[in-house]
Amino acid sequence: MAESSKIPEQAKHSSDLVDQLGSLSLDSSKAGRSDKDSPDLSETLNVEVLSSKSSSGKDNKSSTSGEDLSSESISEQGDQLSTPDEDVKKFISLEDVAAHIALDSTKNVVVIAGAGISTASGIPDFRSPGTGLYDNLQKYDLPFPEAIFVLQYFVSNPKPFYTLAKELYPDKYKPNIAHYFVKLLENEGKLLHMFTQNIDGLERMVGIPENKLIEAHGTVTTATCLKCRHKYTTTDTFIKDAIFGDKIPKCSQSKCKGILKPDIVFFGENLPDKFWNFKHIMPKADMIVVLGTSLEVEPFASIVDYCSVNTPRLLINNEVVGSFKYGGGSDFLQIGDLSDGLRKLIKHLNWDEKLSALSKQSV
Ligand code: CNA
Repeated sequence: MAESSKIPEQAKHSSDLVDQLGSLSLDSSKAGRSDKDSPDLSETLNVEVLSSKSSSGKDNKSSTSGEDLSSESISEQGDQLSTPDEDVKKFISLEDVAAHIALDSTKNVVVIAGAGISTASGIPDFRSPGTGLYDNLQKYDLPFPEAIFVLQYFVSNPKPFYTLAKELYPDKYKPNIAHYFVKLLENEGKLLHMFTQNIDGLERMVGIPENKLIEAHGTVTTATCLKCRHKYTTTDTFIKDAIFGDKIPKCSQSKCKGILKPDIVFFGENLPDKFWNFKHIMPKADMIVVLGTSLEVEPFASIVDYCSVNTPRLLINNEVVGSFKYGGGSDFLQIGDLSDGLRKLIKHLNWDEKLSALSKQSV
């Protein structure tokens, strides 16, 4: 595992910084994926810190952290960093955002995405009320919804996960306008990196190159034997047959028969080393585009703040999330359906024809 998170020295707001210290510092002791909503994982969260918004930071000392993060140092850094430059970019419309993306000088766009980019492909997200996975897990008889993604639970009972895996099987879904938009950024030489929490592999399918794609929570496209660590592609016929035959896929190496676990990051597992490159990548961004995420899962959620106060950020989502709630001067929020928002943005960019060529190509 890569070195664990330290204070995000370029964070935008002092209150965000306090949030990040709470969540990232807890990550430095656990160094794993954690969910702010998860009841059984609540011990791993510094709830007091996460819910407290004092700009002084005096009452926000992290209690779960293994690091020495004093409230004084939080306050000092936060206050220094929360003052924006006078020339901070202010967007007044989506057209304005498009004009910024279109500039020749805009070459390092970082896209940060979540399950909301794949709902238009028919894959449910986690938290949308009614349609989200967490509202539809009753049939799996789980002790609590997140258990389906908890490693210890999977090892003792992989059946619920594989029932879900059958529904979410990789070759069932196709990319949509959100994936095409990121590919267009790449084609136009504007994509620095894409960080995605998604495990569905649609970013790969649309052709985001491996060196630009960071699948922070892994992927369902490959799997590893829990016993001998042999690697598999999930589309291997015997794995597919097992999943669709309601059986648990087992290792095919001689005498092994270990359970195969798709290479997704379960709660309690380490994130891929590549993820931690956000510390070098985010400060280089000349635009950050956040798409379809509740920003509820740490440490991923906090990377949106790991940039200069002057870096323009665009959020397209059904709801206002994370530090976008505090109204940063260089933020633009397009609240509503992602496909609608992106269609408008693509129109302002005059990329309609490129979009339709791309979508025809990938059919
Ligand atoms: P989430 O917590 O379910 O949040 C999704 C966000 O997207 C919410 O804010 C929704 O309001 C928003 N949203 C959903 N559909 C739309 C839409 N059409 N237009 C605009 N906004 C929309 O999901 P996150 O990604 O934030 O949470 C992280 C989890 C989800 C990761 O650990 C993933 O592994 C996990 N996940 C991934 C997939 C996938 O790979 N497709 C599916 C379900 C869950």
